[in-house]
Amino acid sequence: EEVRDWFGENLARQRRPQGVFGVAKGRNLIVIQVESLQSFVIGLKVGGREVTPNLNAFAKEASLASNVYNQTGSGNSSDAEFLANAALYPAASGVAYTRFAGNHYEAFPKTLQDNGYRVFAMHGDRPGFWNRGHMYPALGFEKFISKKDYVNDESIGMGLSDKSFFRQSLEMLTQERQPFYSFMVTLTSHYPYNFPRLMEQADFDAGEYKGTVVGSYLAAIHYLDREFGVFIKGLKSSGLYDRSVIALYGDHNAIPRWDSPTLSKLLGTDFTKDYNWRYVQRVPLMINVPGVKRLVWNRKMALGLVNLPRSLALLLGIDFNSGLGTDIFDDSEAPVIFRNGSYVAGEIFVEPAKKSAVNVKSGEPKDYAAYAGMTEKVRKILDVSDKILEYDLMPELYRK
Ligand code: GP9
Repeated sequence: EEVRDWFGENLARQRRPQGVFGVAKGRNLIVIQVESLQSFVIGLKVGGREVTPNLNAFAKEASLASNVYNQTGSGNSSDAEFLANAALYPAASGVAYTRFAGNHYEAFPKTLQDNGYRVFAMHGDRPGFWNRGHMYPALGFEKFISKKDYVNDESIGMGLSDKSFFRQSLEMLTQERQPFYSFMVTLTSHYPYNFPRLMEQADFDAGEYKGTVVGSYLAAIHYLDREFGVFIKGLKSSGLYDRSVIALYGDHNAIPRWDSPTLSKLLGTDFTKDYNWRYVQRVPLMINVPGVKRLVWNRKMALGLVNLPRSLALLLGIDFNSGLGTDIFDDSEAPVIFRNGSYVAGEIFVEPAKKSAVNVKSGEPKDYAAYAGMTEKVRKILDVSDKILEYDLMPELYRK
């Protein structure tokens, strides 16, 4: 009853923002989750060379949100997928993809399928990793094109190289019935980033950072960027680009804190300060609706991947009322919530466990007591998410 009440109130608040709803009606949706992509590489130059020239160019055509925070828990990449497809939070303990694969979901892929879309996930790792082989059908994906379905003509690190992944995936997309939702998860830019074949192919001189985790990361992201660029070119020449919405985001952080001195040197930021470290954990989110002028969304609100399904659905002219995310066009002050109960509201990072509130950009301390109401709302949202998972409540909430 408690969860049903919360959902009822939440539903009553949802709207269809003008100038957004249905601007991409009937288009395909291509969502690319990029392994370990963090915001700080976008626009960054090292030794006078852009690390991500293709992502930078894509960001100019797309709308780029730079205030998106990594919300993952112990499920890393799988948590990012869960947030972006089910709009639910990572599990309170353990990993949602393994603990709750037997649940019933009203997730975004299922909504799109109900609206006539072909929905499939593509990823160059084995289906058992993160239990995707069981979780994807539970989320409503009709098909999981995994390592065993691609021709394994080039392997790097954990599976198929991004180069081969993008090339073969493009061929498959051009054969698909439209409209489709293709959820693509890249793999090569995975920690520790220094796979020998990747380093050979990356063609990026990290200069004084060469040999460090940060240096290998820059090279790995440069490689990802190049292959992404080839993919976008292919989408354009096949005609799919103009008939699609293309969204891309980074799944989680990339650099362990023990290597933060190298990152401090690169970015000129003092990462011994916690607020700076928190702020640099942002991941980029880009949404491109080719031919439609750049989207205007709430720049003041801190965002998370939990907001993605509802936002993308609005563009396609579809209501996605499940899950716990607001949309990015919302004019509210909704905070971005982390698994441990801390959150960012606008620019203020609030940590209930430490009873602290601080401006995440400037480090200026704030009055923690002023956030008591919001802290309680955050606690409630995580509690609702946990109850949905623990008691498999979606069928109860959405029984027709
Ligand atoms: C594994 C890949 C990486 O298939 O998605 O997962 P991660 O280790 O980053 O959670």
